[in-house]
Amino acid sequence: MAESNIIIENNDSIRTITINRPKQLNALNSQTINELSEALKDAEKENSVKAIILTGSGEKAFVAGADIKEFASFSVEEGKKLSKEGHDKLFDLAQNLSTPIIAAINGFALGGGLELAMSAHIRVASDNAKMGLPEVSLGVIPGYGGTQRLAQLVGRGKAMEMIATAGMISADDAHNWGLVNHVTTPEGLLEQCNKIAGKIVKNSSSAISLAIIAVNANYVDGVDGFATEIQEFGNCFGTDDFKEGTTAFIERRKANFK
Ligand code: DAK
Repeated sequence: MAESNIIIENNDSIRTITINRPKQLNALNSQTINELSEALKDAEKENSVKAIILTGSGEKAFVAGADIKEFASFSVEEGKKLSKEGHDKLFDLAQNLSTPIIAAINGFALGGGLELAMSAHIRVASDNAKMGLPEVSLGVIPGYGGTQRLAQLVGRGKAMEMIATAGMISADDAHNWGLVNHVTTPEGLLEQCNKIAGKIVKNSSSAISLAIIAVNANYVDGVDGFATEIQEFGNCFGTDDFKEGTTAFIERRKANFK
């Protein structure tokens, strides 16, 4: 069996998943996509995991894109099929995962790598990170959700500029444009992500998972986000976490969510 391309580590209820192909700048080949997909599904199933940090190994790259050597020979039909499979298997899966994912962008996040970071719920970048969608320089367009998620995050004009120029932007520009939430030193990156995850895990996981459904509803064609919010808000009242959260407030103690 081929060696695994990801490393999984647990720290209390925070799981860190590291993409581990540093010699290829963590480029996403199909094996890595499959492993990430399984790892996310496993994490979601485990009640003890309340937040996920996703990062790349080495000092240079989060993920330098889809593995160019692998997709160089695809046909039109294969391109369509694999794009759809990739959306289902990893990128939509990540965006809709009920466990929140923080992308720790520790260097180049290009093409499929930036698309993966954009599928996460929260992004933090180190100040040496460079981000871009260089697909058109290879004769393709972003095929793992980049045309949609980049425009949602930074607006249509900036997204068009990044896609059409195939250029890279700095972590500071990404921060100013709203593409990443925070910028840190490379040494401080995982600490900052763990700090955010540490705040998340103290809250109700069931409420967070319903909030993810409600926020994401705004980006699904034909779905009324406000109606989804009303529905999911109502569902909160049937959860143990709601009972615990409100009881703890009344009893003037910290909530202890199971
Ligand atoms: N794929 C495969 N190998 C890669 C790679 C990639 N994306 N990026 C880097 N590498 C490999 C290099 O080939 C090199 O390997 P060796 O030659 O040493 O064996 C090693 O990583 C180190 O890279 P460099 O020597 O180039 O390192 P530098 O510091 O000089 O440059 C760089 C760093 C990030 C600027 C450069 O490596 C670079 O430009 N990389 C390619 C960036 C890129 O264009 N990425 C692809 C974007 S397009 C699809 C759906 C989506 C997509 C594709 C298909 N389907 C549904 C079918 C998405 C496409 C993309 O992501």
